Amino acid sequence: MKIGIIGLARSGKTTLFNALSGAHAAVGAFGSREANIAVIKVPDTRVDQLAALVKPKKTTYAEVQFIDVAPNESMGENKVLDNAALTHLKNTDALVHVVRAFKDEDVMHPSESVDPVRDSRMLEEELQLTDLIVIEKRIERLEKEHKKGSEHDLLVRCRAHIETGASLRTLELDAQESRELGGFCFLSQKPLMLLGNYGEESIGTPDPSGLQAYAAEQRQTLIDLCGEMELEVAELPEDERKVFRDDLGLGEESRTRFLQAAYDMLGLMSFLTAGEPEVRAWTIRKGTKAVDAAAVIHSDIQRGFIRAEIVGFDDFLHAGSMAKAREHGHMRLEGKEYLFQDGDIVLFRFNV
Ligand SMILES: Nc1nc2c(ncn2[C@@H]2O[C@H](COP(=O)(O)OP(=O)(O)O)[C@@H](O)[C@H]2O)c(=O)[nH]1
Ligand SMILES: [Mg+2]
Repeated sequence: MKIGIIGLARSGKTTLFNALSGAHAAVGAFGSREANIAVIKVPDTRVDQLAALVKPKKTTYAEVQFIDVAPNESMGENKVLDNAALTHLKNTDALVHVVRAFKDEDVMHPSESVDPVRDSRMLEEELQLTDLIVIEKRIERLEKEHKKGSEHDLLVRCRAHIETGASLRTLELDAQESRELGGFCFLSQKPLMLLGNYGEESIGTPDPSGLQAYAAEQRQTLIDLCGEMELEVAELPEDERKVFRDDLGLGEESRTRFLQAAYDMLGLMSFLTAGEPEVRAWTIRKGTKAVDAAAVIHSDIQRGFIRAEIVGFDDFLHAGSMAKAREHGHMRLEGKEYLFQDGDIVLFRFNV
């Protein structure tokens, strides 16, 4: 999974990127113009528990890649997306908009005043306009070539939708239409999470900026955190972090909260494999059939799929191994159409 971090200059993107990934990219006015990229492991206590039990040669967590895109301020004070950014963002699965909600005289805001709702709307519009340009070019091209087929009709619908001020993610599409639009990688179609970056003075107080109400009205996921404090805590030795979080009232680990929200928003879940060579978590969309989930591991497993042998997580912990779980009668044999439950432990049988 790839997540793009976007937002105005000095909203705290790189601060957050560092806090989430443990990286040390430069923050502030002299931050890099290059995008920062980091891969983080998704903390998963189930993987830890399985590894402790199975003692595999290798333990592999699910991974999320973060891309922190630097806005190009020469494009105008309130613009976020230039061509370099667009190239990076095209192939992301989701976007996180870091919205500045902290007040700090020493950190200049591109619009001079802090107004999270205004900034949220503005960025949403920029995403829409970016898509609109692509759509119009394509429509023009199709019309010139007298190709007024299904693609043309669909793009005309998209254009009309954006012209009402809406993002493509709220346009209802059937499976065929989704496939057809997929290749365009439209930005306003990507799931978007708002991340309110509040100052430490806001911890535990109600939000006067209206960002929560805005997010609710737009049906967008919002997480609020305090970027600077998160970064400070992330830099502490691991065993001191919890005490600090509790003292400061920061709540649960930001990375966990963040990933949980992202998984929920994207409708993702994990299944696990637990053999002696490797204990591993795999990420799929909820509602993925067993035969398609198999492809996440290897296309051969999908091609030669015979069945999935499934043990529930607690049953596995109890039994200690796949073989023992089978002896206890806790292994289920499932076919291609089976839908995984979060935390299922699976052994695929296949034949190629
Ligand atoms: N007071 C305060 N400053 C912050 C907070 N988060 C980030 N900053 C500061 O704002 C400046 C810009 O942050 P940075 O992460 O580089 O923003 P970016 O341009 O969006 O990547 C830096 O000087 C940060 O230290 C915060 O929660 N409170
Ligand atoms: Mg930055």
